[in-house]
Amino acid sequence: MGFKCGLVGLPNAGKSTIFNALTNLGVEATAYPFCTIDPHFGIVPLEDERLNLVHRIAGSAKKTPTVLEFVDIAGLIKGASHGEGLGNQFLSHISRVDAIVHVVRCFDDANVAHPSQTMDPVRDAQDVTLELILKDMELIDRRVQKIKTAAKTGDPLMKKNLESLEPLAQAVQNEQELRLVDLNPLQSSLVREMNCLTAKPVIFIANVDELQLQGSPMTRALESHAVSVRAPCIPFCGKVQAEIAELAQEEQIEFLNAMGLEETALQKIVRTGYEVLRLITFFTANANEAHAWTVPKGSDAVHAAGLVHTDFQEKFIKAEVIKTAELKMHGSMKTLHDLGLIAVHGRDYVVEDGDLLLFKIRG
Ligand SMILES: Nc1nc2c(ncn2[C@@H]2O[C@H](COP(=O)(O)OP(=O)(O)OP(=O)(O)O)[C@@H](O)[C@H]2O)c(=O)[nH]1
Ligand SMILES: [Mg+2]
Repeated sequence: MGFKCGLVGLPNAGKSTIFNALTNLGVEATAYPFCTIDPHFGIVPLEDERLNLVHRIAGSAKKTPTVLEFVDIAGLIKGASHGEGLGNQFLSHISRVDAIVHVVRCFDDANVAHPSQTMDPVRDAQDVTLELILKDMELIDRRVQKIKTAAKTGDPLMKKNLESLEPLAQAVQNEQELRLVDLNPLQSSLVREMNCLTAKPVIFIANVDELQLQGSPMTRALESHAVSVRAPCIPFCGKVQAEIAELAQEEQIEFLNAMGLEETALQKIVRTGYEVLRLITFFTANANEAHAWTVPKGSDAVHAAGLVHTDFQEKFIKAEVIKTAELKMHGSMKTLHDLGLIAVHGRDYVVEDGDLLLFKIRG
């Protein structure tokens, strides 16, 4: 499906531990800084009670949830944009993700070295963000130089591009992330082309100790920093969650109850990922399979159909649209039909989160 969230942060912040908790893949997570070098990839299915409902009512043989992909990336340190630590390697991995999950260490543990020796989550978050900003500065400068050379021919488009890049260069020089800058359409497309790192949506994870899940001064400081840079912040105990992920399902529930933890911590990260990426879920169902799909908000019915099968796009006639909330309320397709609650729409219909779409195609 390809919506990728990259785990980014200082060495020993707990990225691999959280990756294991999310994916249950058991990659190496030790107190040794730069433990991760090559990125790890893992898929997390999105639990969704609406899919269970569709599956049950359609009586489908199979159930396929929608997924997010997580990438565990090497730790980065101050100066990384100039080659410190693992240097530029991490940047190419970050440039390939759709959203950044910024893991910030809020746990105190003398056995786990901190690159700056002292605990200060806000400083850590700012240090990492600054490296991303410096990388963007380099990308924009490089593009400006290239355009300046091309502009010598007097091409008016080049002049326009140059003018559009000016405020972006200014923003990064002021150490501002590009996702916080209002971009016009030309600037948005330039930012996309350059694949600027700070234009990507960000979610903070405050990696806390099990005893501090209810809040600590460090977590609160990070939370207010996150508010000031308009990003969500989720407190998460990576170590405990990684241990839980290794247990059998029934043991997991017992363990969580005993710890007074919310069962939904992992799902909360995945769901927040959906929100920051502006993604929605729609469903399809037949006797074979009930399937959850992910599309960007604002997608139309024909685009959604193309996701299910490339042929569907071309042969699209119409889509019957059922709201899963109404399906839940009335409990059967027949009742919805009798009540006139099954709408018929054409290719331009804008898909809404929670729609069950039954495509009618030619041939
Ligand atoms: N006490 C405590 N230790 C933790 C927690 N989360 C992770 N750790 C420990 O911190 C160490 C580093 O964790 P990793 O997950 O490997 O950190 P990383 O961010 O992937 O580090 P690099 O790959 O080196 O960038 C490991 O020994 C973990 O067990 C936590 O919530 N509490
Ligand atoms: Mg790691």
